[in-house]
Amino acid sequence: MAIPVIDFSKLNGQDRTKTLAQIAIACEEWGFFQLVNHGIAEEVLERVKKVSAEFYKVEREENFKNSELANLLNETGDEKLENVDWEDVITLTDDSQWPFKTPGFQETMKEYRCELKKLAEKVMEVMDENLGLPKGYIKKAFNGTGEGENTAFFGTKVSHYPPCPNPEKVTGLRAHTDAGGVILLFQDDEVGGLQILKDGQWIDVQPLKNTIVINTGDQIEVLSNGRYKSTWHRVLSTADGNRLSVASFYNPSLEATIAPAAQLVEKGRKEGTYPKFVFGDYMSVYVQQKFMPKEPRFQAVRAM
Ligand SMILES: O=C(O)CCC(=O)C(=O)O
Ligand SMILES: [Fe+2]
Repeated sequence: MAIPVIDFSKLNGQDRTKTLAQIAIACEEWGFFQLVNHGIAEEVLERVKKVSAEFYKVEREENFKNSELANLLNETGDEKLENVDWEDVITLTDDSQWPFKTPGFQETMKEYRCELKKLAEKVMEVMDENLGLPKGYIKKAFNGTGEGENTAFFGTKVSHYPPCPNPEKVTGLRAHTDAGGVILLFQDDEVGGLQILKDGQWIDVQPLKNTIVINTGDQIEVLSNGRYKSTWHRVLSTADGNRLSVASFYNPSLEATIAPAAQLVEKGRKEGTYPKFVFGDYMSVYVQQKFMPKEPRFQAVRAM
């Protein structure tokens, strides 16, 4: 079993209807799919891999090897380390401090983020169409008033999962569903480790060179009133290979009000309808409960 692989360029031709249907099924049944022919130039993707690898070597590796976590793994016996992730992370946003020691890193990542944001908005438009919502609905919902701070958040998390001397003892990233909207992941060509939970089984998200993996977060689940469920996923650590993953998150503004789209709620039906809340309130709950089931999070914001 493998997650769906979809040719995004076919949306523009005679296969449009078929491609829309493939994406609809992927959203409804998987919550994860891989895009080929997504329009991001290979040349840019190659550069992202190059500068990210250099960035890790130049600015991160030494620290990771000497980190508390690395020491902890060496010092403890056979017991599993429960509340940690074998992952090196930095997050790039429009406002954050970016690494500056690696030549070309800032320029390349800026260009990449700009392309990815456009792709995210195209993917959201496909979801609008498949859900029977007006074009631009999801983008508008995530952008709040669109003024000042009240615009959608676009963040890019550059992660490395370094070789782990004892992969049975620690996961790369513990199982979770993503809090936000649409996530676009550029993962390592060769080193695997990402898995999703499907029908009670963990299955690999197979590395496929220069594809972009799309998945939907908790806010798409709410907005679609449960049609598109966020999917549990995790990253296993591996003994050899340093896995790169660059995950970009298109999330609502913290001030945006998120609710199921009226078109997707049966009239007068309360039972089974998702809550309405301010995204910032959801995030306050999420940071405490990221690695736990999502239902109590929905209940907590419903009660606010
Ligand atoms: O590194 C990956 O492949 C997945 C990362 C992820 O799930 C996350 O950052 O939420
Ligand atoms: Fe995730």
